[in-house]
Amino acid sequence: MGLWHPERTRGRRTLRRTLPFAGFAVLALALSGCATDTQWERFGMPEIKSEQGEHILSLWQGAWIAALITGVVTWALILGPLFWFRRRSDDEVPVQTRYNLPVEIFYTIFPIIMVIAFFSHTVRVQNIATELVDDPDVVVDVVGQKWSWTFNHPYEDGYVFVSGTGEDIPTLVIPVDETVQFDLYSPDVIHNFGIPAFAMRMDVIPGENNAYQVTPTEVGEYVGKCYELCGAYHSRMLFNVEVVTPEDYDAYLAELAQDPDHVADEPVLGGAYSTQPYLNGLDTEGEHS
Ligand SMILES: [Cu+2]
Repeated sequence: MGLWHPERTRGRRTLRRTLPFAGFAVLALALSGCATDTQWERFGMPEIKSEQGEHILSLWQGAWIAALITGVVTWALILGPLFWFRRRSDDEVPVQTRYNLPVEIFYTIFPIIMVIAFFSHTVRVQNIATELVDDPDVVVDVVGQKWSWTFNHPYEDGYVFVSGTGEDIPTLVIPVDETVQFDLYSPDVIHNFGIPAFAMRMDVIPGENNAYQVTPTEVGEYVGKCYELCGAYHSRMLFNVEVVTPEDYDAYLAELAQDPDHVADEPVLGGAYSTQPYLNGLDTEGEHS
């Protein structure tokens, strides 16, 4: 006769034994997040090669670590009671708990703290990523046009530029360790100018002069593309990025200036299809020549 209730303390004791373990796992995870050598440590992000991008990578890693810790705590709170308060024999009624005030309070307060933490870090990093310093070392007028890119570099009294087509992928050349501002222009539809190695992209909106700055940290070859499904040949809106030494950058501009096809008084912004022969052939609007 008689059903017995197991001591509640047994569950608590197990909890007390498990918590330091969980704490240690969380700490190990958090510390491993500081490294950026492998794709696992970057949580799938590419290698980041700009000063601004490093902050974005840290935010990404921090958000993943916070989410994983939350996951571990939540799984423990779901699965732990299933185990600790299971029925242990046929004539036993497990502890009948209707509510647990500390856990209820924890479940209310902790998400609020998380939202505040995520929000404040996101705003902080967003401000870094979109900050425009007053006198950038280099300004490039970037044009996203159907279906490629034009890069205008100020040179002497005018501009030198390269312009790609859907078949001919253009190359953006910029100097290392200098603040480069991209002024973004679109003559047609909304594109999006992004370079994964800088962890940054931004919409290129007709009539809206968006801009962002990057400070590349390593000489190398990278890639970029349009991140906005802009139309029939969106997938062709690729470009190469070459980060070079400032001397090589000057040499590059001087070499471009030798070719009249790459020199203009004003930046080629693509708004004037009719007056810019370079961009005439690009307005293919579906049919590709
Ligand atoms: Cu596009």
